[in-house]
Amino acid sequence: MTNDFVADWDALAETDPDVAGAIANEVNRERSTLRLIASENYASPAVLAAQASTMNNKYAEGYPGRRYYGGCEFVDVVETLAIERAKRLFGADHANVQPHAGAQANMAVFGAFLEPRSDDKVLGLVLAHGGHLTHGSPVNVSGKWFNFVGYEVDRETEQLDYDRIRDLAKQQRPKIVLAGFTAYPRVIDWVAFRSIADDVGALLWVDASHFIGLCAGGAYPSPVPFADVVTFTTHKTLRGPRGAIVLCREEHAKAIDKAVFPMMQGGPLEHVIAAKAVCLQEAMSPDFAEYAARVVRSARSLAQGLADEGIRVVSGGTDSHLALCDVRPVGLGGKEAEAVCDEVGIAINKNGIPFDPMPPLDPSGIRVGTPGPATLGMDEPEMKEVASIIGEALRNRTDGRVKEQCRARVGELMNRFPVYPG
Ligand code: DSN
Repeated sequence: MTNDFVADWDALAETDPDVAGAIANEVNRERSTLRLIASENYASPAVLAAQASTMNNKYAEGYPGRRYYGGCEFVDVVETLAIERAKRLFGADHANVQPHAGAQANMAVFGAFLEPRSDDKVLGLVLAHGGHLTHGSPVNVSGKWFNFVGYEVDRETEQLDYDRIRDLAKQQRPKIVLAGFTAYPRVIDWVAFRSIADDVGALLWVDASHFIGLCAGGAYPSPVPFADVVTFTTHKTLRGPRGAIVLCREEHAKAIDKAVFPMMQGGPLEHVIAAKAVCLQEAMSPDFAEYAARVVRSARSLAQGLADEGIRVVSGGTDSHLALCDVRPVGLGGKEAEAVCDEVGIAINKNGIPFDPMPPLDPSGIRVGTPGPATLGMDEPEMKEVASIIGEALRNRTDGRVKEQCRARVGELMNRFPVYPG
C-alpha cells in the first residue's frame, strides 16, 4: 500500500515560515518539558499522520451510507471503522464518533435529553470539587441554559459520599445524574451511581474524558455497562487526536445522532475521525493494557513521592492517572507552584482543591498526571525522581542554583525517555 501524497513539512516551511517556526518550537518544547498535565498526552505518529491526511478536504454531513454529499465512500470506511472499534473496545450498543471536542459531545447530551430553560434538572459535581465547565458552570451554556444542581465531595474524606448524593437526588428529582470528573483522583462507584439514578428514574450520564483510556486498558472500572450515555474526549488517556465520542444504549442512539448532527454540528472532521479509528485500534493492543496499568501505578508512586516531600495529597492518594495536591504545606499556592515547576521544565497546572479558601486563579493546589510520562515509558522509579525534583524546586524556589540543578535532572529524564525520537 502506498500513498504518494503525505503532509509535506518542507512545503509548510517554505509557504509559511512563521507557522512552521512555531510548530518547530512546539516540538522542541515538548521534547524538553516533562508533561505532567493530567489531561495531555502524546498521540502516536500513526494518529498524527491520519489527521494530516487529505480527508481534511471532504464534506460529509450525515452518517456513513446517509450523506448529503457524493464521494463519501472512503470517509465512510474510516467512520464505520471508528464506530465499530469504539463499540467493540467498550462493549457499547452505539457510538457517535463525530463530536469535534468534549464540549460538543456534552452539548449533544443536552440536545438529546433536555429542554433549554426548562425544569429538567441535571445533578453534577460542582466545578470547584473536580467537575467541569460543561457540567453546569454559570459561564458555560450548560449553566446558562440548563438547570444544574451541584453535589460536593465530603469535607473530611475529600471523596464522593454516595448517601448524600442519593439524598440530594431524591430531593431534586433530576432528569439526569452526571458522574465523571476532571480533578477527582479516586475510583468512582458506577454501581452506586446507577442505583442513585434508578432510585429517582433518572438517566445516568458519565463524562469519562479523563479516564476512558484507563478503562480501555482495564486499569479503571468502565462506566459503559452502567450508564445510559458516556461522553469522552479521545486525546487524553486514550492517546488519540483532539476530539470526542459519545457511546449510548441503543434506545438513545437516534436522539444522540440527531443531537450531534444536525443539532450541534455541521460537517464532521473526517481526518480526525480517521485518527480516532487509529487510536481505538491502538487501544485494543496488549501494549495499551500495559500502558494503562503503568499510568495508574506511576500516578500512585508520584502521589506517594509528593506526600514524602511534605505536599498534602487530596483524599490521601489516587486510583487513577492523576493526583490533586495541596501545596500550602510547603509554603506557597498553586499559581506559584505552577510557575516554579515551569521554570525547571515540568508542566503542571494550578488547581482548586475541595473547599479551597483561595480564589480559582490562585488556588491552593496543583493537579499532576502520568498519562504523558507513561507514554514515554517512565514508570515508578522515574516518578519518585520527579516527586523529589518538584519537592526540591518548591522548597528552594528562590534559589537559582537549586532550580538549575532541578532543570538538569529533568533534562536527564527527558534524554532517557525521548519525545518523538527522530
Ligand atoms: N481542560 C481539560 C482538563 O484539563 O481537564 C478538561 O476539558
